[in-house]
Amino acid sequence: MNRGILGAIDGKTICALSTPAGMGGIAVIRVSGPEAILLASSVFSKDLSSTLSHQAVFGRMVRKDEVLDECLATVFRGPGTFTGEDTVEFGVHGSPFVQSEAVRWLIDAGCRHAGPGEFTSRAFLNGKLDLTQAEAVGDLIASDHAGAHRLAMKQLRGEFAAEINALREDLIGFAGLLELELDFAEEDVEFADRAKFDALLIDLLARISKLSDSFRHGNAIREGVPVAILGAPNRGKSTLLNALLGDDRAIVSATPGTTRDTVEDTCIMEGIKFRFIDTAGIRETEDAIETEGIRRALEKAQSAAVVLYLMDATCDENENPEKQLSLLKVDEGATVALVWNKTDIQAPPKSSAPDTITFAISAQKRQGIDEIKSWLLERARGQYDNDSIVVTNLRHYEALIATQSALEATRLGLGNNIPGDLVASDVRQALHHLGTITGAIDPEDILDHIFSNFCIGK
Ligand SMILES: Nc1nc2c(ncn2[C@@H]2O[C@H](COP(=O)(O)OP(=O)(O)OP(=O)(O)O)[C@@H](O)[C@H]2O)c(=O)[nH]1
Ligand SMILES: [Mg+2]
Repeated sequence: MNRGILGAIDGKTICALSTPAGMGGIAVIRVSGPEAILLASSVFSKDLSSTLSHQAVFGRMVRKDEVLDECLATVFRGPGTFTGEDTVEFGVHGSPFVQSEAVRWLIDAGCRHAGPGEFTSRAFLNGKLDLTQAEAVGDLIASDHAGAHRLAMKQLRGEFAAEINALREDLIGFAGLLELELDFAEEDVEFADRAKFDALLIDLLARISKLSDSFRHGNAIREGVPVAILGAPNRGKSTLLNALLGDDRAIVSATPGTTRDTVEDTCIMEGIKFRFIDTAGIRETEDAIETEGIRRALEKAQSAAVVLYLMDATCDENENPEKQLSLLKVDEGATVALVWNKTDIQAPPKSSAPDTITFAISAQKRQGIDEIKSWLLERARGQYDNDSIVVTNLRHYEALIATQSALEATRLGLGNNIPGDLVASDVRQALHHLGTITGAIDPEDILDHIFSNFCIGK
């Protein structure tokens, strides 16, 4: 059932199990809407109609001569509530039977069961949150490590929305002047100073590209910083993956070409999530499956933030780090580190690739692994732990890119002296795309998509 945004505007009082609980805990059942207090009172032993806001009343859930549970009912009076509506929250015992019966009783009393994300979509429709903040609620619920949690909290506080609104306001001023010119088209007047307008566009484009550039970091924080392990066969890549994860994740064997496909897993270190990716050993081969594995390995290297390139210290005369690294394609901003493995048997050569960060480890004996981890952490902190606004959401990123191209079209149009109405239309496009981020413009399909990704009760 997806009632989405349309359900949220039907004005009904809704209820749902908001926080489920196990046997020992307390579950929260949330009721929100114009009749929340009335309908909640109808299944409670005490009348809540004169209970003050944010006050909890101890009583029993009852109807006729049935008693379901002893519980707390907390009253929140709108508009000072999460949804902006009158809200009652019942704290009932965590028995699966009590939890589902309590919801059923409320529905029998006249509530409608809430759709996914409906409490949050009501908060948005009642102006309690903008869209980016509503999405941050979803991110907060989904956050599984400190980095993702910090970003969600930042977005929930509205810093990103404030920056988007500032961009919109700067643009709206000029859009208004351009529209005015259109009204006076016959008289051929220019209200919008072209030089000033161009300077503003340059400034806006710089601010927007800073935001869109941050998406890469934002995504890495949320999904895990991608660290790809590459190298020729048998260098110990899978052994290193297992050592980094502290788990027996990939198959290790003395046969070269053991890993055919990429193998990846995440782990959280000191609040930062990393995604380690083991790959097929790179070599010339006729084997079609292995060739595909190698293609995937190189592809992973291209999208990784860090590449750990493995060399075997025991066959150093056959290794040519500089040549191998020069063949590797990595993204701008990514870092490649050279890792000499099997140093338990033989020390690595003195100077291999002087300009490259180099580690000497024994993946098998778990030696040198902590040094790699500390370096990864330090690097990630340096890149991600600053106070600037970070875009974490693909929808926001796409809207920023669309805004960027509309603004570039505007600049081009101005430079080529194209008619004012065409310039105005590009500006309107840019405003539209910016507006979809915070919900200042709210095509229903975007809203439905966002809130349907929530679970019921939120
Ligand atoms: N002595 C020693 N042997 C190691 C070390 N790391 C890995 N090995 C051995 O090297 C062989 C290859 O290890 P893997 O981890 O499977 O190597 P790989 O790079 O994943 O190999 P492919 O998947 O075939 O590309 C195994 O026999 C490992 O036990 C190490 O630090 N020291
Ligand atoms: Mg392997």
